[in-house]
Amino acid sequence: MPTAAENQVILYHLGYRFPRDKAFVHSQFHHVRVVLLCGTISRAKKLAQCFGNDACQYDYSRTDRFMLLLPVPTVLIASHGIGLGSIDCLLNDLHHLLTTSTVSDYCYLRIGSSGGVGIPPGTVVVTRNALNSCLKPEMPLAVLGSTHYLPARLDIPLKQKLFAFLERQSSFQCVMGDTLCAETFFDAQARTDGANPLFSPEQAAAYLKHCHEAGVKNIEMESLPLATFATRVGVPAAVACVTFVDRLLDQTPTEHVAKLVGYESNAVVAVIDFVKKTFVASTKLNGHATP
Ligand code: R2B
Repeated sequence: MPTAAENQVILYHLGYRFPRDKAFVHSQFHHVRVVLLCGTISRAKKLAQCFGNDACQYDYSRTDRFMLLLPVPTVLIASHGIGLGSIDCLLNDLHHLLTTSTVSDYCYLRIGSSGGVGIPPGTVVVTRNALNSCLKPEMPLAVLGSTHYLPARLDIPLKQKLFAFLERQSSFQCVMGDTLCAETFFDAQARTDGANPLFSPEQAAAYLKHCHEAGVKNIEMESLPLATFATRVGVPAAVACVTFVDRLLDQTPTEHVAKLVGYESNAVVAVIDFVKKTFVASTKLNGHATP
């Protein structure tokens, strides 16, 4: 006979627990059709504000780990932090949250920042395949003492639809290509400006050239765990990232901050236009309450 404690599901990093919050969670998240994922809290707020100046009041965050905003009932926005450990934690908790809300027909859309490979800063890349450092669409994960290679698939219709929409935007160039998902910001992204780099600048340049020739358009840190998780739970996912630097030329962004902010804003506005057209326009919006 399970104890009361064993019957509980605790979403430690989101601050929700079941059965205590079940009715509330169901009433608030039941209409979600898209989960918009982004790295930072400020980007989560920018995305929400595209739905109206007061959209940030629909704040369902209960911890300072991740921000959760629900500017309209069909769109949940969540910040995921940096890298595998962080986004994996969020995705597992979100899965419980949405399963409890009996949401079945939804998708994930990550809007991120990245380093471009052979494309000018400001370009938006829609990910064709998320790749590991060996340029394979699978995520190595050490579990119980052995390494598993988890398949990572992004949803073909969703990424094509997103690309077709973003490609028509006039405020930036958009390309579809492969995304190298790196395990760390410095070494795994072939940067030699970290502490005691493991390789020479020439080796780094050769690796980036190899990536470029293989069709990699950008480098970031979350597309692979997202694609892997989405594949595991059978939820469609797509990724669009703005680029701030061309890694064939520089290690860090060199353009003026205002210009980089402009690149980000263009991408945010366009992705939200896509979301409004695809997931909001056809949905009747009622039952939305301030948390
Ligand atoms: C892009 O930018 C972050 C690192 O600065 C990381 O989350 C990523 O994927």
